[in-house]
Amino acid sequence: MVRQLVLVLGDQLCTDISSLRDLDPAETRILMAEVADEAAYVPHHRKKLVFVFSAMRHFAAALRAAGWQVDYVTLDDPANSGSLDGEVARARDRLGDLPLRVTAAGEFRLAEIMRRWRRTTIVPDDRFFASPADFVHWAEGRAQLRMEYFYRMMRRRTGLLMEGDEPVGGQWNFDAENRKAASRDLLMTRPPRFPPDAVTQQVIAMVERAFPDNFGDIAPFWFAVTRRDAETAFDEFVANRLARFGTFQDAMLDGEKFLYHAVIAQYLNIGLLDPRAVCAAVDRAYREGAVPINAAEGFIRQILGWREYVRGLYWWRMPGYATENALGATRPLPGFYWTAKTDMACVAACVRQTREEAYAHHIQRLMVTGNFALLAGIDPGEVHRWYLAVYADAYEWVELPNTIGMSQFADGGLLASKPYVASGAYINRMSDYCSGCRYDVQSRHGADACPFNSLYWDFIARHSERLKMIPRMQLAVKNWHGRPASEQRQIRASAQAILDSLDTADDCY
Ligand code: FAD
Ligand code: DLZ
Ligand code: SF4
Repeated sequence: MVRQLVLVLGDQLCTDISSLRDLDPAETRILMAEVADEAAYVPHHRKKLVFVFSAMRHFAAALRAAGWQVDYVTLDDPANSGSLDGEVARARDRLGDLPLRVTAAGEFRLAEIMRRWRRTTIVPDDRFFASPADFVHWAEGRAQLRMEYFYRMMRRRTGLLMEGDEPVGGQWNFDAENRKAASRDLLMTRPPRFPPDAVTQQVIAMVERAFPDNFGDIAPFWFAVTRRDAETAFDEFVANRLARFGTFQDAMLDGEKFLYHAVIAQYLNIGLLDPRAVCAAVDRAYREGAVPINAAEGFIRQILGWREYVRGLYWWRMPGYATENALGATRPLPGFYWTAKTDMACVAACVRQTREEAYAHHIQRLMVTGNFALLAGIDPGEVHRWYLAVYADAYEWVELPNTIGMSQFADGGLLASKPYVASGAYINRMSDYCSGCRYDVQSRHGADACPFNSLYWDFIARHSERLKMIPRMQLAVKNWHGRPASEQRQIRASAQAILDSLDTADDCY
C-alpha cells in the first residue's frame, strides 16, 4: 500500500537523494513533473531545458528499473497544471491525501513556495560538504569573510589533499602558478559527446515546439543525461585534461570553448555527479602521481572551496542578497548579450559560444561579460537574470553570489576583496581575442580605442572615493589621479560615448 508521496525535483537526480533514503519502494510513490513555472522563471537557454528534461526522464526510468513507482508528468501532458503546487495537488487527488516528502529546494524562490505546502516534510539536502548552518557558524562574528579561510577549514575537515594537519605540497593554495596564457600549439582533448538517444530526441522536439523564441542553440546536443555518461565525461577529464587544468585555468583562446576545464558543473548541479566522489578522485589522481599539485589543488578549491562557499553565502544572505546594488548601477543589459552583435571580439566570442553551448568557462564569465557589465554600470539584477538563464549549470544558489558578489561587486565587497575589473590589457594577456578585433587594445581613447580601456578608467574615476578605501585598488586610483587632466577628459569622453551608445542601440553600438 502506498503510504507517502515523494517529490523529486529536476536538480535532485540521484538515487541516494535524502528524500528517498530508507524508504520502502512498495510504500512510496515518487512524483516528478516538468512544469512551465520552473521552465520559465527566467528564459532558460534551450539546451539547458533539453538537458534538464531529458535527464529527468532518464532518471525516472532508472528509478523504475530499481523498483520504484514513479508518476512522471511531461510538460506537454494536457492535464499538466504548470506548477509544482498544482502537480502535488493533482497527485494527492489521484492517490489520496498522502503525506509528502521532498529534499529542500536549492533556490530560495522555490523553498518559499514549498514552505506553504501542507503535510510536507522537507529533508535537508546533504549532497554538499557543508550545511547552510555550518556556513553561518563559520561566518558569523567574522570581521571579514574570505573564501580562502573557509576553504582551509573544509580541507582540514575532509582530509582532502591533507597530510595530517598540513596541506600536501606544503602550501594551501597554488593559484600563483595558475595564470598562464594558452597558445595555439597546445593540444587538448574536447569533452566527450553523447549523441541524443530516442528520449532526448523527443525532448528536443518538445522544447522546439514549446520554447521557439528562447535564446540558445539546441543542436548539436551532446551533454550526458545519465549518471553513467556524466561519470564517463568526468573520467575523461581526469585522464586527459586535469593535469593542465591549473596552469591554464585563466586562459582564453578564440574558438577553444573548453580548454582544460572539466565542463561538469551542469552534472554536479543536478545530481548526476557527486561532489564528494569527484574530489576524492582528484585527490587520488594527485596521490598516485598522475597530476601535479597545482592542478589537483586548483580543482578541489573550486568545488570544496568556491562551490560550498557561495552556497553558504546564498542561504545566509537571502532574500536581500538578490537585490543588492552597492555601486548604484542602473543601465539596462545591452542587446548584444543576446545577439553577440558587437565589434568587441572578446564579448562577441563569449556570447556566441554561450548561445551555442550554454557554456562559457569561468574567466570568460568573470573577465569578459562580467567585467564589461561592471565597467559599464549595468543593473546587477539584469546581469543576474542573464547568467541564470543562459548557462546549463545555472541555479540561483551558485549563480547569484558569483554574479552579485564576485562579478558585479554589488554586495559592496562581502564576497570579493576587490572588484574584478580589468582593462583590455588583461584580456590581451590572457587570450588571443584582441588580434582579431577591430579595436586597438593599446589605445585608451578615441573611436578605435578598446572599450574596456576607457570604461576601466572611467569606472576608477566614477568610484574613486569608494575604491581608494580598498587596498588592492589604491594603485589604480593613484594612477588615474596622476594622469594629465587633458587625458582624463579624453578618456572619459570616449567612455561616455560608449555608454551613450549602449543606452540607444538595441543590439550593437
Ligand atoms: P571548471 O573550471 O572545470 O571547475 C570545476 C568545478 O568547480 C565546476 O564544475 C564547478 O562545479 C566548480 N566551480 C568553479 N568555479 C566556481 C565558482 N566560482 N563557484 C562555484 N563553483 C565553482 N557555476 C555554476 O555551477 N553555476 C552557475 O550558475 C555559475 N554562474 C556563474 C556566474 C558568474 C558571473 C561567474 C563569474 C561564475 C559562475 N559560475 C557558476 C562559476 C564557474 O564559472 C562555473 O562553475 C564553471 O565555469 C563551470 O564550468 P566547468 O564545469 O568547466 O568548471
Ligand atoms: C531547472 C528546472 C527546469 C527547467 N524545469 C524543472 C521542472 O520542470 N521540474 C522540476 O522539478 N525542476 C525543474 N528544474 C529544476 C528546478 O528549477 C530546481 O529544482 C529549483 O530551481 C530548485 O533548485
Ligand atoms: Fe576585447 Fe578590447 Fe581586445 Fe577587442 S581589443 S578583443 S574589445 S579587449
